[in-house]
Amino acid sequence: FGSTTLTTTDLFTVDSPNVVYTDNLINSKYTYRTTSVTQTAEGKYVATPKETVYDFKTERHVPKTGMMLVGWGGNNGTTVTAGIIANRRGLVWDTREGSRAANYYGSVVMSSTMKLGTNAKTAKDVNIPFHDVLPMVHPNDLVIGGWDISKMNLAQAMDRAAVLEPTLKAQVNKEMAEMTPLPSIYYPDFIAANQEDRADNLIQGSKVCLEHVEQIRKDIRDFKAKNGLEKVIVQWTANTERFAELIPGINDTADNLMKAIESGHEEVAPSTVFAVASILENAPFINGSPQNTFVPGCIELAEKHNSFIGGDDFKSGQTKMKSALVDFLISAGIKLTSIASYNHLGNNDGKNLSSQKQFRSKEISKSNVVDDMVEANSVLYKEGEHPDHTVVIKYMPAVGDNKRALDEYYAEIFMGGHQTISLFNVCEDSLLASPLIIDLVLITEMMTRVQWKARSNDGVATKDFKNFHSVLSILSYMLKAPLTPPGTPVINALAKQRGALVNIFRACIGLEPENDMTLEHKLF
Ligand code: NAI
Ligand code: DG6
Repeated sequence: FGSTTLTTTDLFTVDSPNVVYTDNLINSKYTYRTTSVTQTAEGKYVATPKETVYDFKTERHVPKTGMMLVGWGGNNGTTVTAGIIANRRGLVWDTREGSRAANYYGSVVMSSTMKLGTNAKTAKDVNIPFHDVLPMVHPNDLVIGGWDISKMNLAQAMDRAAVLEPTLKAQVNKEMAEMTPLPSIYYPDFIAANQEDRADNLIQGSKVCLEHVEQIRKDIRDFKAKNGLEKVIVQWTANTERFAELIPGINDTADNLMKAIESGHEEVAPSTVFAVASILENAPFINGSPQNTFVPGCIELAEKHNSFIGGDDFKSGQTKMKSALVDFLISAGIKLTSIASYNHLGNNDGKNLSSQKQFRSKEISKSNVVDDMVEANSVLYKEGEHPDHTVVIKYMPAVGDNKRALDEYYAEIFMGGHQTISLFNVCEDSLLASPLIIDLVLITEMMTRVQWKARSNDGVATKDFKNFHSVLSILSYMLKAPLTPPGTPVINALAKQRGALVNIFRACIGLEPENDMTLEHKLF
């Protein structure tokens, strides 16, 4: 590259021969440094530094983007919609603790910062909002729509959710009342029987069929056309479904899955139908619930169509703490021996999860979240050894959306001693989940505009620019059971997940990964 330097955002410019801005693109040449390890016949390791040179190309045009939520009339759907409207209009409302103003707290993109570098004069860190690192969509500009099996308009559904203050609801009521979810597909066997009385807004037919896929595809196209959108991101924030059985010949390949849809096979879940329709429309699809929407055939379909998918299950409270705390304990050399996680909640999610099969989906996604951290420490854990880990969820209508999560972490410390940490986390579940819904949309949209090409000296050079893999594991920070490209490792440790997100964004603007060596303050 030459050394032309233009501004990316108003906030900062990267001044480097490896970064070139054009009107449409940010081009960066980036050297990815890793360490390759081999083992000798004697069992000793040999670590060899390795470099791969990549070109990254990022489109600067921020597209007009739509967010379509499946389960729009639920607690998350209504809360995130009201929250965006409140932010867009800069609303302020009274509460018994004084006035409150709209914000995006809890969103990594909107409310966290990233260290850009060190001030040349003062040597202090310069931090910038995450949202300003690359040219990202602003949530206030999202056009929102979606589907629900319940026909309540969003104002009524927001009341049913009982999450937001009446003084805030009164201000968004009119706008919300004009929003009504599109009819959806309902295959009763997939969600709890106790949800049946909600199902009054249905596309005809209670069994999977190609017509259902086609109707959803049409809904996406119509929404895009009606609102003059350049992109649409679809997100499942509907009820947790039971797991679908994995059956060879039915959902193992893309072709078999399409045939299973045509023949009306009972193991195709509504969430998979939405995923398939989105993939075929090239609209990225994110699964915010724990079920195995992305059966192997669905992942293959996304790969075939170069479409983006991400999942599974929003990581909002208990699990987010767990993926930070367990990382801390094990990295500190403390041997965690058991985790007892108990929850009770009284919202409709809790009601649905009071049914065994749906609870089982959640139990699986909440339980596999420490495996990578345990496996990484062979000093503390022998091969195959694991801390005990139990997850309990109970439905207690009285507490509504104010979920209680109690955790006990029990660990072995120096010389046979013990450490017990008890956590009691109380907060409105949907107010934690809503900012994640926004982050997932904004980051996913951003990733549709980044391409790469290897120009390596290590023999893996590629000819053309390509997208990232269809499975967006970069979204892992927001998700309990991160979906990764087939055959690649799952990272649950929260700090590593954030590191991947931040450093991939930095690579797109030709900056080195964030490191905390601060040699400038140590070597003088
Ligand atoms: P909710 O029960 O209030 O909302 C779900 C909505 O989905 C309901 O309005 C329901 O009518 C609708 N629905 C069910 N099946 C549908 C279908 N086939 N098509 C369209 N709509 C359908 O639940 P909430 O609290 O909004 O949570 C949504 C999902 O997100 C749940 O699966 C939950 O487990 C998951 N989740 C929630 C978190 C949170 O902190 N709130 C965190 C992690 C995951
Ligand atoms: C009970 O745990 C209900 C669930 O839907 C959770 O509230 C949700 O999955 C969030 O879980 P976590 O572990 O991220 O707080």
